[in-house]
Amino acid sequence: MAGLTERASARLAARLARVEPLVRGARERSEDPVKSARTAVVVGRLLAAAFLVCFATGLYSHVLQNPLPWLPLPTRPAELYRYTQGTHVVTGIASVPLLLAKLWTVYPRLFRWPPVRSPAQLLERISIAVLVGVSLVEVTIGLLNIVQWYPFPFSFRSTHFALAWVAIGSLAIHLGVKLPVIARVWRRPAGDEPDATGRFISRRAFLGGVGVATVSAAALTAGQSVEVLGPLNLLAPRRMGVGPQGLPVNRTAAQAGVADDDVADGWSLRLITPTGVRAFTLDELRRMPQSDAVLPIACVEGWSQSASWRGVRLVDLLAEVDAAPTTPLVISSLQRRGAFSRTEMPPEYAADPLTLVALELNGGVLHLDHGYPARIIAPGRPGVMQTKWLSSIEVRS
Ligand SMILES: Nc1nc2c(c(=O)[nH]1)N[C@H]1C(S)=C(S)[C@@H](COP(=O)(O)O)O[C@H]1N2
Ligand SMILES: [Mo]
Repeated sequence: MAGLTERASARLAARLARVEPLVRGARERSEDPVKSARTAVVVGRLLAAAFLVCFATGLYSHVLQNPLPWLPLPTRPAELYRYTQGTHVVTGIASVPLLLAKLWTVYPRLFRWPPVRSPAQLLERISIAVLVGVSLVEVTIGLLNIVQWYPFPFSFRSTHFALAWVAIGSLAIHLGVKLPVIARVWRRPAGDEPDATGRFISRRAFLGGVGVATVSAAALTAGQSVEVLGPLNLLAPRRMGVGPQGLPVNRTAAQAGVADDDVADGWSLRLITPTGVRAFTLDELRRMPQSDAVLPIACVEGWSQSASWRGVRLVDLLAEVDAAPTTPLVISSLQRRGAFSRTEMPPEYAADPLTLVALELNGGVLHLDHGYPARIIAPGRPGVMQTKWLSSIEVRS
């Protein structure tokens, strides 16, 4: 019996001896200045800034898509959403290298022994685990969305929205807990430390590398909405100026299940009001006064491009059926299935004279993939709400 325990403990000791160098190595690396509190704070500031901007622009995109009845939405500047959503995607992408760098600077602390010293520290470690886990999932599903790959079985938008709150909540806890460390680092100037050279590279080289990685990741995707960066666009799937009539297409008519028959000569746009239904044929729409508007398609997935649209002002069309833009409109597409087949339009968009039932794009008849015979184009709205292949517009009482 005694021999058995002895043998077992000898085996355990041999195992531990093998693990020990790893733990010691990790502990030594925590003395590496690249893994110091200062580096963690410097990278952390940039990461927190990216997260906060990403969160704010994400919230804005969310309210545009789920309007609150008491909150008026801005229709001008017409390009506003282009910039907020472009910023959302760029800050989200920039946070990937920052997040990895931040993990690199702090991971030796995972091996600290004992792992938990107090209940407060247990809570802190749980909040960090949640922050790290949720942030990684959040940026990953965001990236998959940008490259138009939807392998997950859950709704992207509601999951992305819910996780954003969890991430920001655990970030607030983390910042609160770390405030003393952050304050200490901020008060002491950077040069005030004995050795700024790490085991492998200096802190300056590390931060420089993180900076280059972050700026490159952002620059390599921003080209999907910023013209001068267009040639650098390697990561994002849509190319500026590439597509029918010089504009990218998010979902083609074939993908949306809109057939040629649906848009043949018999097509008409039905205006449904509490007092009746009036159908406008394409010829009738073309005979009405036409207006021009230069407005962007600004996709929630980050790509955007301005284009020249021509068609009937929505306010003029509503006036034809004696309706005023005072209540939300329900806009339906010929597309039968899917979340995009029907959208609601708050009155502020319907009232804006730039909002068109567009019949033409960049000087030609609307291409089928851009929504022929007619589509909605409104200022300041997410692309997903710019309904293509119109079938009816309903005015609710
Ligand atoms: N009916 C319908 N309208 C739609 C869509 C759709 O799938 N179905 N996609 C939307 C999305 S996500 C965007 S970004 C714009 C893209 O417009 P475009 O293809 O003309 O560039 O159309 C919007 N309108
Ligand atoms: Mo979109």
